[in-house]
Amino acid sequence: MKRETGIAEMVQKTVDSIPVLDIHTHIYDTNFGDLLLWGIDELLTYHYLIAEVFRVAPMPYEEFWNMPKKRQADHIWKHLFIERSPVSEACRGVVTCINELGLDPSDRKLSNIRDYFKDMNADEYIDIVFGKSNVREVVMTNNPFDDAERAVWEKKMKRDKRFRAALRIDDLLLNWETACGKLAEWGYDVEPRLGDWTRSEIRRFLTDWIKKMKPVYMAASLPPTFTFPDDSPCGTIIDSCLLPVGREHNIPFAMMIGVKKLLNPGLRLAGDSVGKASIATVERLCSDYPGNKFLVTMLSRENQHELCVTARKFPNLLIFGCWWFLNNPSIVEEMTRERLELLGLSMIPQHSDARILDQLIYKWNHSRKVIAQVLIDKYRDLQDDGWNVTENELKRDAGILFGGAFESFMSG
Ligand code: HDL
Ligand code: ZN
Repeated sequence: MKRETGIAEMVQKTVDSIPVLDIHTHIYDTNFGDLLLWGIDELLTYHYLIAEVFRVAPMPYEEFWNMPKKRQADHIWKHLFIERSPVSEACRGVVTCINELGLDPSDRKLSNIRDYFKDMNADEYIDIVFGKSNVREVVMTNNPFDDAERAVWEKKMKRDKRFRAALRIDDLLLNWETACGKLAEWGYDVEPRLGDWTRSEIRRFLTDWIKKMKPVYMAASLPPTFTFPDDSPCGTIIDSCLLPVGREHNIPFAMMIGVKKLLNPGLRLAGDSVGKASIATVERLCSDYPGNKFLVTMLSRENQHELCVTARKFPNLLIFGCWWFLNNPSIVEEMTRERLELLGLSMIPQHSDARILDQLIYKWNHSRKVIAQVLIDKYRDLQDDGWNVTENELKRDAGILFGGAFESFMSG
């Protein structure tokens, strides 16, 4: 069959043109003040780069943590960008941002890059970054157990419609002892023993925050050992509080499974690692709670294929993103291929997990390149059998992948 020429160009152009709904980030609108991180010094001290700089320039951990942010950034710039080429994905991302902002990476001068931000303000920079990364909306990570963040929610605020909320409840599920004390402090009549009344009060707590935040989902990051059913506080709260409230409000439970917290505590946020989890837990939840919707991403590469197959079995399961240690071109390509081959367009290929606003630029630039390449191959396969995808069909497909599948899942 004669292949339609120019499919590659048409796909890349279309994928680049679709504004994306980024379903998991750690960025905030300007109501949240300093919780929103942005600019070159934040970009350089992203915890991924901190883990990498300790490999080439070991020092006592506290000596690094006691350095001012700018000094930390200088240290990382020197060791990972000047004394070595920035070939890691996290380093490459910084170079992509510099370039996409119209700055000149070739002069290697951090001072010139800092000059760009000298008179910048957060509101203006949000518009710049959303424009350059072609992001239409992001979902934040909103934790009512974080004192600084809770204080913001307790004020009246005019929300920025581009920033949707997600109710993050790791503390409730994984640290019930402490969470119980906090809920009691906030006026919920709870006790450590999870009796019926305490469970109803936890449901009231969740409902209050759903009313306040209007979250698109409730989320938790869970260890590789996470199992369900389980008579731990985690399993009990999921079964008798989280899922009933999720059904009542048609709000999915987003499970992010496979994090080994603080494998190296000296690295703080950079110290978390990965472990293969049990897919049986995901199977059980999707099977036992057909009235609930589950968004799932798993951190171990070894869980990916079985997660795809599980998604084929349960329409109430939508898998998403190449999370954290998987967000590298080589693995994003592998995961996107197997997801398209097993699930077609009924999945969410990527989220940015951006912690620093600027990262939207590189995380989406890099991901769009890989996802486009995989789509080109798939459309070429179809072409070989006489199925020439039209530009409108391409736009429709890319729209599904970059937000549509999520929005249909939410509204269903
Ligand atoms: O728990 C999470 O949401 C993870 O994404 C962590 O925030 C992690 O530290 C991270 O930033 N990954 O990219
Ligand atoms: Zn995250």
